[in-house]
Amino acid sequence: MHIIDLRSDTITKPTPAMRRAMAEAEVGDDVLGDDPTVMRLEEMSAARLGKEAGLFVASGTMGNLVSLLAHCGRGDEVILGDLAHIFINEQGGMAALGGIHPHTIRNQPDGTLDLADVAAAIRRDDVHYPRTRLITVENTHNLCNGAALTPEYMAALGGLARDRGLRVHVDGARIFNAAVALGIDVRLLARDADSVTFCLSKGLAAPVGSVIVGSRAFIAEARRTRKVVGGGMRQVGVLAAAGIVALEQMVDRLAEDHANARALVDGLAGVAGIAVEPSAHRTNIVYLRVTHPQMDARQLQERLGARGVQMLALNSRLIRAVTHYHLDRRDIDAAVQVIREVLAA
Ligand code: TLP
Repeated sequence: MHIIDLRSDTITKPTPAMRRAMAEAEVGDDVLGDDPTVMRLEEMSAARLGKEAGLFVASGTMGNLVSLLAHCGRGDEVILGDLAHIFINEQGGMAALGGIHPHTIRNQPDGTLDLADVAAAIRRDDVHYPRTRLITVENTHNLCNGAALTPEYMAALGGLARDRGLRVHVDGARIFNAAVALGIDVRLLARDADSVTFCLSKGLAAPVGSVIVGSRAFIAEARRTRKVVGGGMRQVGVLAAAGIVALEQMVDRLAEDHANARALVDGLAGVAGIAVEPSAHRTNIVYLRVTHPQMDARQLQERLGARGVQMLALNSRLIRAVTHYHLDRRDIDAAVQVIREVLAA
């Protein structure tokens, strides 16, 4: 059976060019600071996002954790969205490992935090309160239907943060999807942030890794923090080599994933039993609300899986499809057909 795997863009496998680059990568000891391939990836990443320095880490989760630990001390507070991956899907690492206090405010449907809500959440200096240090936002916003946050929003958020002496971290796991969808230089999305984590191993198809970018001083602190969480990875140029190919060859083609997500949405319009969740600036993530009278999202996941279409049920009502490098338009059309048949059965 031909499997159409829409579970996540994290399932993408390294391209032939990545495998060649990995086999041939020049390596050193990255903890001692002399792996030339890692150094090149970090420099490229910083330049690409318009920051001074970069740090290669094992995953998006590690990038966010290390960034938050580097920005905040114990008892400090982070303002973030109630639908943020950092809040929901990272085991509360900031609190568990850093003693950092999460202060959630409601995510708007377009993935933003309302600036009035942010302003109201910032603590004044009072012996009762934790100290607000950081605001984090997610771009694209996974649980807000893959919505891209705009540079205008980032500028407004950055202005507020600077006025109040706070820092901004962006969970930019899919920030290149945002830049491609908006048709802008990714620098514009990073400009108002003090740190950004982006992933090489999602839509960009590298097998492992994320990069944190920020100022030289911040990255020096993050490098210490990465070591204490066991993230010093030695001859890791073999992985960084795939990341370099990802940045050089895999960014512009994200537009195909977005067009395929659009085709999926169009193909499912009007199908009884599901409703496509709208997205402010759609990228490669589509959530479907299951309204079928006899089937919930988990049962739909199972029945689609039996027909070779893999999607991820989030709960009993929502199921997710993510487009990526290994899926073309024929796969999307075939998936639409299977979804229609399963819901009609
Ligand atoms: N997201 C995964 C799952 O954890 C849900 C996925 O399949 O989408 N930030 C965002 C916005 C993410 O979506 C993810 C992964 C991460 C961070 C964490 O990245 P990894 O998995 O590399 O730790």
